[in-house]
Parts: sequence; C-alpha cells; structure tokens
Amino acid sequence: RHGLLPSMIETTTLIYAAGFLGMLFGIPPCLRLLGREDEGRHYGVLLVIPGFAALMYLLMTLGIGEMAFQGYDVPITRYIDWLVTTPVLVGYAAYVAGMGRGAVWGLAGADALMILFGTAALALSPPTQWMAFALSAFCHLALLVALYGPVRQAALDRLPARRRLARLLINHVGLLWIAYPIVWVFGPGLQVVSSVGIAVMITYMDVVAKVPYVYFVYRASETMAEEAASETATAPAGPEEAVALSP
Ligand code: RET
Repeated sequence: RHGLLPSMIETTTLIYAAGFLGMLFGIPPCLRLLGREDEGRHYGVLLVIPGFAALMYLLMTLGIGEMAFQGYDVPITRYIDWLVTTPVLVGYAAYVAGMGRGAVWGLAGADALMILFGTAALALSPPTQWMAFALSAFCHLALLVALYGPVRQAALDRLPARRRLARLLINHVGLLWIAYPIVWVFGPGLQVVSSVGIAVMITYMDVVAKVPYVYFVYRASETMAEEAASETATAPAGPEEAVALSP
C-alpha cells in the first residue's frame, strides 16, 4: 500500500467505522420515540433499525464476518444486518399505511426471502448464482408491486400526517432500494467493481436507507398523535350534537 493511510489500517476498516458512526445518529430519535405511542402501540421496533445495523458495522470494523465468495470479499454481517433490519423497514412502512397484521408480516417475510436468496446467490458459483439472484429480484419486484399497489392505496384512507409519512416511507424504500441489486451485479456478481468500491457504496446506501427513515417517523410522530387525538375528540359527535350546535 502506497496511499496516505497507514499501512496497518485497511481502507474498509475506515469505511465501516464511518458506517458505524453514521448508524449511531439514528439511535437518539428512536430513544425519544420510546416515550411516545402511536394508536396505543409503542415505537420500540424502530430501534432495531439503527441499533442492529450499528452493531453489525462495529463487527465489520473489527473485521469479524469477513468472508470470500468466489474469491470476492463480502462481510456476511452485511447480510445478517439486512436480514434483520430490512423486514422492519418494509413492514413498518406497511403498518403506517394501515395494512393489517397479516399483510405486514407477509411483506416482512417476502423481504427476508429476498435477502436469503441474495445470500444464496453469494455462496453459489456462476450459472446457479444467477438463478438465486433472479429469485431474490423476483421477491424485490413483488415488494415494489405491493408497496405501490395495496400499501399506497391503504395510505389514502389515513389522516393527513399519517398519509404523508406512509407515502414518504414507501418512496424512500421503493426508490433507494433499486440501487442494491444493481450494485450487487457489478460487485459480487460480475466482480467488475472491487469489494472496497462496493463497501463504500453499500455503506453510504445503508446509512441513507436507515437514518433518515427513523427521523421521518420521529418528525411525524407528534402531528400524528395530535391528529389522532382530535379525531377521537370529534368523532363521537353524532347527529344529535350536530342538531344541538346548529342555530
Ligand atoms: C441483493 C442481491 C440479489 C438481488 C436483490 C438484492 C436486494 C437487496 C436489497 C437490499 C436492501 C438493503 C437495505 C439496507 C439498509 O441498510 C440481495 C443485493 C434484489 C434491496 C435497504
């Protein structure tokens, strides 16, 4: 190594350390949300998003989980992070939009399958690797169809602040995530971009996928609570009250 960096420190170590620090920024809004409620539910699950990712980035910084697949370096901790946190990102967006329990779990499950097939694609060698990739991409497509179909539709029936948050989360997930399979093709797939280059891109994308997401929820939480409270305060006003109030 002839770069400016001390030869004892790997470039990826610095990148993953930056990712770890980035993820820490997502923790304070999640902790503040612990003191609030959303329609009687607590926000606890959101802490998993930056919390688990920070832990996995810490392990990557320490070089734990670094593996070689077809001679290409990939930290398996990245896939463990995705397996745990991306179902929460998708499932929570669907929950905000007002989807039922079954649909939320169904989407989270399809997401987990996407990551598992992606992990299989890493482990397999060329011809079959692309079959696993295709299965993963199919799951991704199914998620996009669901997000821009029934999930967006469900959001239309929500109160304004909640509807706005649901749309924002749908678009944040729907648009940014498209970059992941593309990056994968040039990285572990065709191996035309070095694993260091991929580490830079993925770390940046992971922080952007997670930290703003929890801030969006945090920012909307107060207005959502207010609008829900004023809704329940006015909702019981039936025809009798309407008559009593009319001149
Ligand atoms: C893989 C490879 C196989 C094809 C597809 C993939 C999609 C991955 C995605 C990952 C999203 C990760 C996020 C992380 C946040 O920190 C597994 C790369 C479709 C969409 C949002």
